[in-house]
Amino acid sequence: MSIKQWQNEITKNLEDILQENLPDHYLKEVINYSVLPPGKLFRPLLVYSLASDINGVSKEHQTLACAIELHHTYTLIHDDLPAMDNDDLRRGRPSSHIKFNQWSAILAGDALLNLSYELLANLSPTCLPAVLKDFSLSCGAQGLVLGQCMDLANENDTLKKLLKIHELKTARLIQTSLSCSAFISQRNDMEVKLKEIGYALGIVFQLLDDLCELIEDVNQHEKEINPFLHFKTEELTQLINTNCQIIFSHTQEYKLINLMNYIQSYLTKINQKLLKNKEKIVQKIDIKINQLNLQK
Ligand code: GRG
Repeated sequence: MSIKQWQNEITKNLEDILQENLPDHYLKEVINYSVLPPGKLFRPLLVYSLASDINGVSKEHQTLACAIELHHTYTLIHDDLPAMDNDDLRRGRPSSHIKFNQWSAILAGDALLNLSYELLANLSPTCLPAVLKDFSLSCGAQGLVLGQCMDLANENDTLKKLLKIHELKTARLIQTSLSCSAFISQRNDMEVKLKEIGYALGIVFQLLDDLCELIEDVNQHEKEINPFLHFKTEELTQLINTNCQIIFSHTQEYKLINLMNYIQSYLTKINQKLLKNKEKIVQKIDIKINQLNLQK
């Protein structure tokens, strides 16, 4: 199956899950609006591409992919709220609290958080304990939630602290997408290497997102936290390149061809976007886009 076919399958599964598991109530409308149509499906596609490198995408991988996407959507809805990042737009449309109102958005996020675990409960007992432990650790007070808290408390005055926030806020969910996919495939032995790939990918994903943000008009909070506006660009370019090399070498070592191809297709798209908007970026920061090594 191609990435496009995987995307279609994940989208159809998300539609079915929302249709079957939500009450016929106004809340369903808020949740549907927030989840569909989905974004890039970056994390679910990591689940799929890794599974297809091991022994194929099973029904359980499909469940995991949807649980992760629903959890990701809850973090985006809450992040957009005025008390957090205060963003009126998400995926080019009004954010959930703008389209509806704040309490609706908060409750839709709460419902999605819980629904993600309800889905995971359907996994087989052979992998369920490992998945639940890994997923909850990655997303809770020692993971994503802590990262968000450190971010909102502006604990980002050094590059080291900022990288910690990126690790918790962005890399954790990416790491858990890979490790839980491997747990379902009964490949718990791959955990350490996959966590390393996930960490590197999370840092690259976030730094490239920060860099792409400079193409658009950013809000005050985004300006305060964008590392390219506060730290040396050579250092950040180096970080992107080093972490890309880790991704390339680890995926090669483990012959994770589909995973590498998917990551490469994402990096190529970002590279094209950066080159196309080079002028806008160099107006804001001193960077040589062609020194980014995003190709294997
Ligand atoms: C509310 C507990 C809580 C946490 C929120 C994930 C997060 C923490 C906030 C989202 C904002 C942000 C800058 C996250 C970093 C990762 C990132 C770039 C998310 C956007 O994810 P994409 O690009 O979005 O995968 P799509 O729309 O494609 O799903």
